[in-house]
Amino acid sequence: TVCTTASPETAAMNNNTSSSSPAPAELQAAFQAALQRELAQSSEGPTREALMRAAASACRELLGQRWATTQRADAARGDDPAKAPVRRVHYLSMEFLMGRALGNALAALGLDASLREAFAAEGQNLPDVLERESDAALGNGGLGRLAACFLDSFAELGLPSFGYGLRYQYGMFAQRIQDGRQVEVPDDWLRLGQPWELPRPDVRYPVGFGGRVEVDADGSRRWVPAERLVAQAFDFIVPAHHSERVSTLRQWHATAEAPIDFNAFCRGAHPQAAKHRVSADALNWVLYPDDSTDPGRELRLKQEAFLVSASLQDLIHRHLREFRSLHSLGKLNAIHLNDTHPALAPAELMRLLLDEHGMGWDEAWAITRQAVSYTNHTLMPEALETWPLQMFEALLPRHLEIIFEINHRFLEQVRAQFPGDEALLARVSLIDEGGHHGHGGERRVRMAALAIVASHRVNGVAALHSELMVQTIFADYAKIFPGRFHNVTNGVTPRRWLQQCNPALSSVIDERIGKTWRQDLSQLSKLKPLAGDTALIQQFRSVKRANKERLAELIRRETGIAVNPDSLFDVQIKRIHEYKRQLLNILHVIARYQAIVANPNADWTPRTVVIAGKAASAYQMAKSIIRLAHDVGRIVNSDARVGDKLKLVFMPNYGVSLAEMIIPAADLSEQISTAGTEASGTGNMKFSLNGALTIGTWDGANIEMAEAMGTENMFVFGLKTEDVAKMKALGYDPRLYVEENRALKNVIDAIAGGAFSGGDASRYRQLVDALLGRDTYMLMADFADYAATQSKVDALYKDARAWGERAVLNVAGMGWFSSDRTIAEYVERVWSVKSLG
Ligand code: HBZ
Repeated sequence: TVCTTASPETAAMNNNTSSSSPAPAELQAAFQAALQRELAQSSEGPTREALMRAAASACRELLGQRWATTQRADAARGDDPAKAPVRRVHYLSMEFLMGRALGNALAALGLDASLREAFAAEGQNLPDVLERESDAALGNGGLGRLAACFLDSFAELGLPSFGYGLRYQYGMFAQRIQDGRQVEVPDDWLRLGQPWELPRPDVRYPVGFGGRVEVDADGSRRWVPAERLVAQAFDFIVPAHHSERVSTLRQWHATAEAPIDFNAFCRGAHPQAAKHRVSADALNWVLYPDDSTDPGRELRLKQEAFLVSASLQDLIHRHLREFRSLHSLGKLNAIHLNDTHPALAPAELMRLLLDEHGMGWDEAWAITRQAVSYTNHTLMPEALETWPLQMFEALLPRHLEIIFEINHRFLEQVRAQFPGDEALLARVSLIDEGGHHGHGGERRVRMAALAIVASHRVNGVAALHSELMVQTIFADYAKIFPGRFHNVTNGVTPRRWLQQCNPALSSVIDERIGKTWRQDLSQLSKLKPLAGDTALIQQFRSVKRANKERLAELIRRETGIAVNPDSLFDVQIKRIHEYKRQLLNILHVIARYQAIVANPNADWTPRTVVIAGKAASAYQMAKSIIRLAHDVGRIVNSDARVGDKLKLVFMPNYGVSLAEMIIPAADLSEQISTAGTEASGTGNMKFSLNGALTIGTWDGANIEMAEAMGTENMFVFGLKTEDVAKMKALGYDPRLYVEENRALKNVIDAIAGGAFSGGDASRYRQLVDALLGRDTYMLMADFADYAATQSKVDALYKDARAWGERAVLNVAGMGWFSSDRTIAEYVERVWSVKSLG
């Protein structure tokens, strides 16, 4: 089977491993028909766009057939009473960062070759056509991309599943750079139509908001919403690569139940007549960037409630169709919460079972607890989602009642378990009573508390993160619910993140160990004994060199900067966040710049530092870091004394497709978060899988990667989590580190004195004050070791053979970090019947 750690359940699901691709003739016909439709709609002739859309629609047709077959097989999964029942997984996420789909679909369906021919007949080549597809960027960063990798693995493992999300009209904003500063531009990704989606006009559910709760004569409670919307399904189908199974991403689109108020319309009051329509459309409008502040967040709560309600109604509808009774719902369905964004799910499931299906509390609660599980993605206490009680009640009055009842029962249990501990009760309550500073003393609903109390499993995303989770933010809950908390370390799909983004390296690997690593990434360990093979090292090198040339060309096109493909490509690409410490990277660039200028004739290892990433629009410090990168780049890149010994490039508009270009070209991967802050990281895995070496802190999944490939094969530096905690407890003073380190002092002085801002000493005052004042993420404490470790990187890079050997060992060590392994573990520990105890 696909995964070595597969449970009997995954094995049972995955009995269809031989892929019989559709006959090329069948696809050719579908493609030609679609192309004719495209040409009928446009006078431009067979443009790349038209070819792309025609190919997508041909694939969509084939995928639609596979979807129907997959659904039939899944519906029959309960038919054999001798077998352990397979649970269907419902993966609820506000974000799915899918990127482009056509390249993946062609590879999965085994159709690259025949489409290549069809395009050639129209005078176009495959990569140029693929490039015309816009990224589906319905996510912020790692959390959203993880969900996309999981859908790929759901298909590959044959897991009965639905991914549920929202069909945002505008995804993650596009990033433009003007005068070195980030400017946000709406991402109108549906502009040219969406060739992938399959509208499901028959899949519609009502979703209510506002109103009041009425009590009937028999005491039963009924929610009478003030506003009713309709959720309408659009499916996006994700193919397996080694079977004919598919997985589904079902995205909800909101429409008004009554789109026109005819009375108002006839009075000529058009805004009034369109009110419901406008209100519904707001839900489809735009993905929230991750640090949005309070005003306007009511819409976010509505989006979350909408996702949850539509998805659970769909689940219940399907379950009743297949099994005719709700009693088995918890046993046969898993509902997974990707962070707390869909954490209303337990409240909504309770409401549906109690109010709409007449079930009693105890059974409804047992079912809910069986079904629900929750993944946490951050330890930052300030990032835990809470909602003002007032806003919550106005929008979701019945849900609030249910949450109060859940809380009441939960606190009774805690009281019995820990008598007399009032402080504990206040800490773990689902309601923050606001008896402290912070949100102006208002009462708030704690979504993480709801997610934990209503789940049978809670997991973190890397070993360290899961450990810290139960020691810090969730320590009280871990005491109350021992056994509920687990770890499932993240992984990435090797199909997109090696096979597709790096075909040349894939071929080199195929030659040595065969092709099955695509299904079973643990095969990569067979490269380990070959790491010293001169020819293999040489092949790795020439593949890397070609990828770097391609990236150098892109850098020139996008930024006008000429970089030397023989220089060491040092890359940090991820959301811009203080804890990820892009600033530490820039400080090191400045130090190196100053050292080169002071000593231009030393034996420098030429370096190209590449940074890319978006800053949330309201995150001033992150935006300031982007500006500094541009300011420093301008000075360094134009200094004749430096030449190609050092370049700093900021690539605009980071996203999935750009990552697919950059990662295969990286020599060095920067994973330098303050220890204890990066929950896992997944970019770290993609780099290593593509033969980059990592410079990293002992944080997140870096730790498990180092252990898998051998710590000596990673450049590990900096404080460990315990050191960070100890130093903070003792009273950390960043100035001491600056005073004792001449190089660091020169760097800070240069920034503060305006050396990169045309003499303007005010531009980076806040940034410098933050470093010298609190330095929350301990850049000053880690700087010296970081710089010293970068010198070790330089030295090793000079020895091409030694570097190449380590690159091979990095790839060889990544077998465990496939999202197929991750999903097999979720099945085993979180979603299986067995995990219900
Ligand atoms: O989730 C990331 C973690 O930072 C990263 O360490 C981990 O590897 C990854 C997958 O587990 N978290 C996010 O990407 N978080 C968000 O994007 C986010 C989105 C909306 C929010 C808050 C956070 O409201």
